[in-house]
Amino acid sequence: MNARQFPDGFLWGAATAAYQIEGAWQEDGKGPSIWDTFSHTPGKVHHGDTGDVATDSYHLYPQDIEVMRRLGVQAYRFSVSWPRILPTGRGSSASGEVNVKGLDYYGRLVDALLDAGITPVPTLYHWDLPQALQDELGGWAGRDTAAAFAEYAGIVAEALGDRVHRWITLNEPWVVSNVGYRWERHAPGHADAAEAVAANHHLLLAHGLAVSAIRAASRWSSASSVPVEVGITLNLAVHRPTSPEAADMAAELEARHNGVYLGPLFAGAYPERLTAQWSPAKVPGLVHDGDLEVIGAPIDFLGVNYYHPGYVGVAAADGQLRAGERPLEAGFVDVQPEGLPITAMNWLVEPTSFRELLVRVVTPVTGDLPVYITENGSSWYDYVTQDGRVEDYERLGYLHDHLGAVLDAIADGANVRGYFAWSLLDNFEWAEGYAKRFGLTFVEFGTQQRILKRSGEYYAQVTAANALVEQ
Ligand code: GBH
Repeated sequence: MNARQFPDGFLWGAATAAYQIEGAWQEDGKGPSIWDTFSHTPGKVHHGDTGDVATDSYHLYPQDIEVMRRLGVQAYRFSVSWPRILPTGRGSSASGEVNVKGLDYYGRLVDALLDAGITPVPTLYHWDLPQALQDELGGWAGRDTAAAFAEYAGIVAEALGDRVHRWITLNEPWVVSNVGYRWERHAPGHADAAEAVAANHHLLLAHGLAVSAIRAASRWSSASSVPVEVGITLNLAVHRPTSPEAADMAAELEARHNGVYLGPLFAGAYPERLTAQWSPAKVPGLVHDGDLEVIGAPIDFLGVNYYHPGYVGVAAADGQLRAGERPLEAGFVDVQPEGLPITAMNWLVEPTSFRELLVRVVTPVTGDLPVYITENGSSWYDYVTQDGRVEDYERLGYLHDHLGAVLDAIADGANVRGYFAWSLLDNFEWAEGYAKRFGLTFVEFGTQQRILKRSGEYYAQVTAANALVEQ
C-alpha cells in the first residue's frame, strides 16, 4: 500500500510540560507554584500523586533527548516553569529576583537539544503559576498578573533568544480559566464564574503583552538572522449536535470554547452571543480601552491541541439520563454516542472531528497563517509484557487515524505545518496523577526506566518517511 506523504518540511515533534515531567520541585531555588500547592492538598489529585519527582526530567533530560532521537523528531515542545525563573513571580521591577540556576537549567536543556539537532519550542506558561502571584494578585483573576507574565517572558527570551527562535506564550487558556477557576478540578481549585471570565481576559492580555516583550528581547539577544516566531496554543473544540434542537447549544459551547479566544486574537472582539458568565466584554470594567489591540497583535503561527469531539443532545422530557448521557445545563446533555471507542480518559475517539476542526473552525480564521498541532494523543491502560514490551495498538491506531485526519485537512486547504505528539513520555496527568498514561514512551515510575512503546516505534517510521506509514 502506498503511504500518503506529508508536505515537504513538515515538522515532526513531541511535547511535554514542566510540572508534568521535571520534578525537582524545591531544587536550585525554585519557588512554589499553584500546582505544588494543589497537589499537596489532600483530595485534589487522584491517589494523592504530586509532581514532586514526576519523570525527574530536571535531572534525566539527557535520557529524554535519547528517546527523541529514537522517535526521529525534529522539534521538542517543552514548557518553562515560571517559578523556577522567578520564585516570587516577579522580576526586578517589583523587587523580585531572577533565579539564575533556573535559567541555567533551560540553557542546558536547549544546548543539549541543539547538539542533538532538535529544535527547542518552549511554552512559557503551562499552568504552573507562581504561588506568590495567586496569593498577592489573585492569580489570573487579577489584571497585574498579565504584566508580570510579560516581564517574565522578556527575561526568558533575553536569556535564551540567541538559541530559541520559536515561542509559545500560553497553553490552553480555556483550561486555565475554566478547569482552574470555574470548575475547581485544576489549581488553584476555585469555583467562581466571575474569576473564570476575568482569567480568560487577563490570560489573553498576558499573551498580547508577551508577544511584544518576546520580540523586543529577541532583537536584543539574537545575533543570528533567524527571525523570531511567536504563537499561542489553544485547545479548540468541535461540538456536534445529536439533533437539530441541540444545534444552538452546540454553537454556544463552541463560542465559549473557541470564539472567546479566536475572536479577540483574530477578529478584534469577543463573541456577541455570550453572556457575562462567559464573555469578558459583558463584564463592566474588565476590558480596558486598548486591550483588544494588544491581544490582537499579529502572531506567527497558531498552536492547536486536540483530543476528542463533544456531542450535545436535548435531555429527556422527564429529566432522566439515558445511556451514554451526562448532565450539561438547561435541558441539554453531553452524549457519548454508541459505537465510538473511548480512551482511558473516557474521551471519544473520532478522527473525522479533527479534520472538521481544522477545516471548519481553524482555517476560516487563520487563513494562510501556519498552524501547528502542538498536542494530540491518547491514554490507554498500558502495561509491560514479560519480554519487556508495551504493545499499545490502541494508541498506534489513534495516532495513525489522527495523522490521516491532518492529511485530509491539508488536502482541504488547512495550512498545517507540523505535529507534536502528546506526549514524549508518560507523565503527571494533572488531576489524574500517574494513573493515566499518554506517552509514546512508557515510564516505570519506580526506577524512571524509559521504554519505547509500540506506538513510539510506529511514530519513528512516520517521522523517517514523512508519510502516513501503514502497518
Ligand atoms: C492537554 O489538555 C494538556 O495541555 C496536557 O498538559 C495534558 O496532559 C493533555 O491535554 C492530556 O490531558 O469538558 O471536562 O469533558 C487537555 C485538554 C480540554 C481535554 C478539555 C479535555 C474536555 C474536558 N482538555 N477536554 S471536559
